[in-house]
Amino acid sequence: MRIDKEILQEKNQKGLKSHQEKFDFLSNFLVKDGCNVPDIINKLSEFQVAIPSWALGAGGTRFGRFSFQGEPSTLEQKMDDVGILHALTQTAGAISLHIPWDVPKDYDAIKQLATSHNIVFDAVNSNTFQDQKNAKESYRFGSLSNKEKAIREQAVQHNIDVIDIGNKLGSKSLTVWLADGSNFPGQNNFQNALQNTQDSLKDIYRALPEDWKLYIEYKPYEPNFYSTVIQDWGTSFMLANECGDKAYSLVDLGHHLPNTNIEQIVATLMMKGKLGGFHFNDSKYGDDDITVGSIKPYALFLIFNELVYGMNNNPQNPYPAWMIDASHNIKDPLEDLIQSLEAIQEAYAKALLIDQDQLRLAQMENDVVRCQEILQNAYRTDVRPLLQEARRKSGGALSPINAYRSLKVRENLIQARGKNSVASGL
Ligand code: LRH
Ligand code: MN
Ligand code: MN
Repeated sequence: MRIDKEILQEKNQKGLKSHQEKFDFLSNFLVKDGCNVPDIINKLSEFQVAIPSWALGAGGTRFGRFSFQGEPSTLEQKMDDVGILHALTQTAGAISLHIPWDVPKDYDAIKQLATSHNIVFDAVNSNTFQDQKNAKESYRFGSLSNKEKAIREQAVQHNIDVIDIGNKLGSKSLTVWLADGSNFPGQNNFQNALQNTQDSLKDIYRALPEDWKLYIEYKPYEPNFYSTVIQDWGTSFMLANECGDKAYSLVDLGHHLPNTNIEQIVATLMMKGKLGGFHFNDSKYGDDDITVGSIKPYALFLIFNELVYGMNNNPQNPYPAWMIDASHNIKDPLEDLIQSLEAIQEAYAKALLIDQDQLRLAQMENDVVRCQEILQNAYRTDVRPLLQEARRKSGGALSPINAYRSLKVRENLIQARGKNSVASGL
């Protein structure tokens, strides 16, 4: 199923008058406050977030998986789903593949399909946290960190194969997330595991094309419950530094212990020019991977404040690669992703409203109350008309969820794919 711009334009007609009124009302206020509204709209339109190929089916927990009807079962169908998301939101202009879950068969056809949906291939992700079919060696006791050279070599080679796949698609980055660690004290020698990981990452880094980046993701626990080799941003940062200029840290919002000050981590990494990629999701407890903005929208806003500051003030940091890394068991995955995209854009728009000069001034004067007022004034603004305007101007839907439902997208997908299709992935 494809959604063309004309149909959306027609759908938008109904809400257009009310949107225009709300938008005019808000922009009048913002302009009086000194905001450059057209610039904010442009920035929102330009902000594109990659959809991971594994988020398009219903995720599962280790206790069960409740399949969602009409799930995409091939890479082509997953790309069609991203095409639907992008048509509606104009924010999902990229797909991020996990290998070997989604290895393309016909590269030319896949590239053509991507172009027809106006989407590009973002970072490719390697997978050494599961044993692959017919693999000689097992990752049961780790991959890049493993005590056995043959296992490390197999894991390094897999990453090199993933780079080759990405290269054929036009990807420019590789994301490495390792499940390596230990479940019980004494199981591993921490120093050896870290040294092996460092050496293996350097081997991968050597195979990286000149114009590629390597993103090193960290996570404190799960699936290992005593120690994880790349447990935190400091370890990731250190490994990236050891590898070289093309290696960066990747922040996944769910990969922090409760109450960690993620915005401060973002600021530190950007100051050092080492924030390469970003995985959006939300959580109450751990790496819950639930809808962005569903639990801690204010924290997300504070993170975006640092991202905006960094993008404006840290030319040493590359433009980060944005991706949603969320997947769960209950909602229609496409509706869920639409909600996540909306939450990301909302936090970004609010951060763009912050009067940075005033904030600096209040900070210099140690006017703590004023500092808080400035942040919260932006946070409390209902920016949804700005998001709608950005979407409308790019040919998307004023309300993607309403359009999705009224166009009966899921019903169409079920009709085309059947009720029992199952997506590969988590
Ligand atoms: C690990 C992770 C990592 C994986 C994805 C499936 O928790 O965040 O990014 O590639 O989930
Ligand atoms: Mn992640
Ligand atoms: Mn995760």
